[in-house]
This record gives sequence, C-alpha cells and structure tokens, in this order.
Amino acid sequence: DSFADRIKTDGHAGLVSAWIGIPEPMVVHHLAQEDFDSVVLDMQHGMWDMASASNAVTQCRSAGKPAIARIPVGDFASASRLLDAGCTGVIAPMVNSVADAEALVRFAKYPPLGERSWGPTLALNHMKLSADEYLRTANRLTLTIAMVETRAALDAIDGILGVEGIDGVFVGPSDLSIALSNGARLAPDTDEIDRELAYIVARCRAHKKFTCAFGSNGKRAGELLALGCDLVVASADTTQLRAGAASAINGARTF
Ligand code: 3PY
Ligand code: MG
Repeated sequence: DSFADRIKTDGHAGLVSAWIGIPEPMVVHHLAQEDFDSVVLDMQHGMWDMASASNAVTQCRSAGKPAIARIPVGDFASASRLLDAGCTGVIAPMVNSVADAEALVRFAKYPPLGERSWGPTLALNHMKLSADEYLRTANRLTLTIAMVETRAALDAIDGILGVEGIDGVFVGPSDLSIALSNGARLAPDTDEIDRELAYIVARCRAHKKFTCAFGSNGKRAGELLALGCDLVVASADTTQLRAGAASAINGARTF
C-alpha cells in the first residue's frame, strides 16, 4: 500500500478521508466512488460489527481506496482483527498515556515492535502478498494511529509519540473541547482547539510522525489542512446524507 508510505514520508500529504458509521458495506461502495483518499470505518460510535466491517474493507479495496478502522475504546484486540481483514490502518480512541500507546502497538504490530498474532488471511488476499512478504512488510505498510482528545493525552504527547510503532495521531476536536472545558462545552471549531492542534502538529513533526483530525464539514477540514494536518475527515456519512437530503428538499420547495 503506497498510502502508508505516502502519509508517513510526505510532510504535507493533504489527504481527505471519508468517515462512515452506517454499518452497511453498500454505503462504503457508493461513497468510495467519490474523490476521497481513504475511508474510515467508525466502530467506536458507528455501528459496524466485525463481519460487516470486513465486507466494507472489500468494498474499499475494489474501489482502490485504503480502509482505516476506528476501534472502540480500549478494544485493542480488534485492531489485530481489522488489520487481518485487510485494513491499512487502525485508529484507537482515547489513548491517554504511554501505557495505552504501548498496548495498542502490542496488538497492531508484529515483533520486534509488538506481539500481533499471525492470521492475516483476508489481508494477504487483498494485498496479493505471500505470507513471507506480508510478515516482512506489514509493520511498515500498516498505520497505527493514537487519538489525542483529552488533557491527559496532551500532557503525555511526547511520550505517546515516542512509542515505536505509533505511526501518527488523530485529533478528536469534539472530545478535546469537552475535556478542556471540563464538560462545559462541545465546541470543536474554536481558536482554543486550533491552538492545541497547532501544538500537536508541531510535536508530531518533531517526532517525524503524521497528524490527522476530524472536520465536521468541508470548510473546517480545509482549515485543519491549513493548520498542518496530513489527513483530515470532511464530515461523516450521516451528516452528508442529511445535508444532501436537506439540499434536495430545499431545491424542491424554492421552485
Ligand atoms: C472527536 O472529535 O472527539 C472524535 O472522536 C472525532 O469526531
Ligand atoms: Mg472522540
């Protein structure tokens, strides 16, 4: 997967990803036709199970798009299974300490970096690699991404980025805004969040790792790219579906 090399080596990769929580591979089939660079399957707040997610990976692969899965909080065993299913990367939410980051790497990388167990049958089929080739290249060609979305994660950012096998971070502006206001506000698109994002981007660059972030709409996603993120999400499937419906209805009613 050249995608992994691209995001790991290109300073300003400028990637835009889909984000899909509706647990239906056919939704992935359709959205993957658009000009996204990758597709995130959200298994934290989206409703995917392992079988539907692995079928969605097949839809991504047939559209030539890398699939990245966000696992539920602390469910690091799922990271191995999703990589086995042919995901190019995994995103773990709420990685708040070096210990969390090390636990993620244990499940997502083969030795010597981690202790991922062998069984990538679907990944081998998707990637057309021999078992030997996959074993040799998987640690390089897969992405292990830690979410930074709490005060604890901000405080531990250099430690988390220092864990070998953590390839990059993903900033969750919603949870970060709730954490920074001690529960008072959901305000993901503010100057305060931008300042934290700029700090996170700078720390990632210092560690030669990449930064991703969630944008609640296309314009916000563009701002996140301008702040130096390498990969951004330009809103979720449900938002896009409702916005498309609202726009069609408005078109009809303004006739
Ligand atoms: C957050 O913003 O907290 C996320 O997890 C991404 O939407
Ligand atoms: Mg979050």
